[in-house]
Amino acid sequence: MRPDIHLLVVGPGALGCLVVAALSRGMEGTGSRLSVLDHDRNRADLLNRQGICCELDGNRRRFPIPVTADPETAGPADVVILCVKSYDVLASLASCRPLLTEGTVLLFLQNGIAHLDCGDAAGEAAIAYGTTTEGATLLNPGHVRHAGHGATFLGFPSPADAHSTTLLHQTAAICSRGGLTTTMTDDILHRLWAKLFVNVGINALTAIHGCANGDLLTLPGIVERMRTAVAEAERVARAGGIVVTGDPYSATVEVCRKTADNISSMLQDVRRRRRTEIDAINGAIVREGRSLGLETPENLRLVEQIRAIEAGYAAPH
Ligand code: KPL
Repeated sequence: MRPDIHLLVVGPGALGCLVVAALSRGMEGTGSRLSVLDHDRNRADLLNRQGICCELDGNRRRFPIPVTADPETAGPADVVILCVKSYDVLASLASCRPLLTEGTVLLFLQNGIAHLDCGDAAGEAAIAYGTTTEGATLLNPGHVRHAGHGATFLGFPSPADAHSTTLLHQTAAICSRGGLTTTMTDDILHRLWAKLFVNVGINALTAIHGCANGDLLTLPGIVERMRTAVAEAERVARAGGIVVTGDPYSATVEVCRKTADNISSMLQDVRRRRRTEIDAINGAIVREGRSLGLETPENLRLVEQIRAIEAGYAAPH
């Protein structure tokens, strides 16, 4: 194992800042390096000056990490960790292209499954995926609150060479040391779908009702919609050859309980009048379902309701 790897986080949003905080804690005292690439030049300048700040249990810590908007300055990197929103993946890969050379691992950390089709844009890099149930709330640019502990899984969708495997193991170890429990898995696609079921059941409904995750279990009529949306997603997954273990609906209810006070990423987006990841979550179920000849009316309704909310952003308050 090399003690001095260079990790590059792309996209300092809520999850990106949480990952930066964990990696910087985890690599303290080692020769490894961390930097951040942000396509937004003004924000990159701001974060480069003020550092990235993470709050946990009321304690705030600032991490003075180099942040740049210039991929040439950011690289080369051993592991590029893509934390941008799912709809920004392709644009981000295009700008990172010079960094995606042979010997680099490109780790995707997005909600949903839309990014699984973006592999062709990854250049020579070895592709890995990750999924996390850590709660992260962005309070201000570069300032995140760790809003609840979860679990993170990393893995390759197909067997990888020894060099890439070592790099991903090192990344997982640094992350765990820094406080985000991270496990390598041979079955990352299964994990991505397991997380997708949870997002299908929680994200759009919290955004529509403007409520915290736990409130979905008490508001009248919501649990039925959640159960139907997750059941449709499960049918689509099975029809597409995904092995589904356990009961995705019970797992979703469990996440609602465990993250009861959390504001879902989609509700955070709606509150900031930002584009949501609906296309990568319920929209992906509708698309996958159609390609397999399955209708998914509850997911379609959720997509339409979120699109209507997004369309309303343009209107005056
Ligand atoms: O992943 C999440 C999200 O908000 O996107 C959950 C698990 C629903 C936690 O809020």
